[in-house]
Amino acid sequence: MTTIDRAEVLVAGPGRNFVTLRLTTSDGVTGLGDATLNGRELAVASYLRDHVVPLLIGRDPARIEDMWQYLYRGPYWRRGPVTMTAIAAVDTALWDIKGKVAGLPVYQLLGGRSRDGVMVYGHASGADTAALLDDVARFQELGYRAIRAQAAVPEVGGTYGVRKGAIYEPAASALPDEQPWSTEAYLQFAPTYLRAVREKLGFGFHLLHDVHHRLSPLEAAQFGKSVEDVRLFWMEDPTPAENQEAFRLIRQHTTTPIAVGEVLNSIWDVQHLITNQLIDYVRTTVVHAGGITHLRRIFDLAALYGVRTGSHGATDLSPVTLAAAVHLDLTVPNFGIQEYMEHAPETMEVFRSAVRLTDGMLDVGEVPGLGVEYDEKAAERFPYEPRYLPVARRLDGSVHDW
Ligand code: GCO
Ligand code: MG
Repeated sequence: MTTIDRAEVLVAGPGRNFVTLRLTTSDGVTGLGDATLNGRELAVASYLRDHVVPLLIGRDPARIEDMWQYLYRGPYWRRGPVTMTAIAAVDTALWDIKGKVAGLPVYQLLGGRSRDGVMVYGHASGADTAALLDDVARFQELGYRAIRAQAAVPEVGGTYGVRKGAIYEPAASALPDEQPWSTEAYLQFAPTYLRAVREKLGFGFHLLHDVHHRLSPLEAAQFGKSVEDVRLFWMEDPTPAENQEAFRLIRQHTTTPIAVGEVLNSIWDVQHLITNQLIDYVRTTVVHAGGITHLRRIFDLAALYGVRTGSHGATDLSPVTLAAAVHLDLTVPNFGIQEYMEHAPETMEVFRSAVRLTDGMLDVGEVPGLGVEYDEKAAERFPYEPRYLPVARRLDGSVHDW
């Protein structure tokens, strides 16, 4: 029988920190899984190295579902971002291996194509409304069919989602940067720039906006209602989702579509949101929600309730996750959209990926497996350095949701 012979946890910082699991079978076939949890990278690396790798050696790499159950039920302690990211890494690497052994791209193993390509949304941002409009126009020229718009709130001198250089990277400091926040200023300003985008650039593309968990349910309802004329594709993470029932209040007041899920890790975290049709798009992702096996289960549940997919795809998810997401996006009937941010050139030197963007659509081509190779030699040039996401504080000094 073919067995898993080697499991390596590779930690490197090409452009930003990534944790990657590489499995090698007794036949010499390798598989890659992303295990990156932004700002908590080494916790997952230790979970894998100390508690998962010893359990993998000698097991059958073909038994993907059994491995998922073994790693989920086996430790007794369930769910949470660290556990689910570690399970995701193993699961993704096993799908990669299965594809390579079969000589087929992973999307073929998942049932084959449901569509010709995967529509993505790009991230436009600006220090003010004029700069944002220029950036949205730039994304239109690049061929994007869907564009997310974020501008810095003037009174607080910045906010989530505004790019400073060529690449957006919020985890930029060795200890968390503490940034000011004013809900009042945001609620005043954000609708004005979203309206300006439509007034200047029209309705010929999908427009998205990320609230990034910053509003109360009632404030989110007010915001959603105030931008209905802008016809957003979605407003993302309008309020923190621990209390899933809170979304009912938003829903009752506005027809602006709601997307949630990038910080959620399991089907149970989204069960109430989906089965009560409190959201329109589920944004759970391969790396943080238990891999391809579990994400497909979430997407299937979502399909029963008319909820579409919109997987998280920020640059803190490695090119391995992006490739895995595109394979899944190509197959599921209820696909909605895929987030896409270009990775830094250093990242792409280490992760050589078959994923390509053409006319605002991603594809993976016909390479067996996931279509990503890890260049360990290149990775040596980019050691891990601690990096944290910022923390938000209200103008009175109290902690807010970043
Ligand atoms: C998004 C996200 C990200 C997160 C980041 C945190 O919609 O792309 O909100 O930008 O902030 O992934 O690590
Ligand atoms: Mg987001």
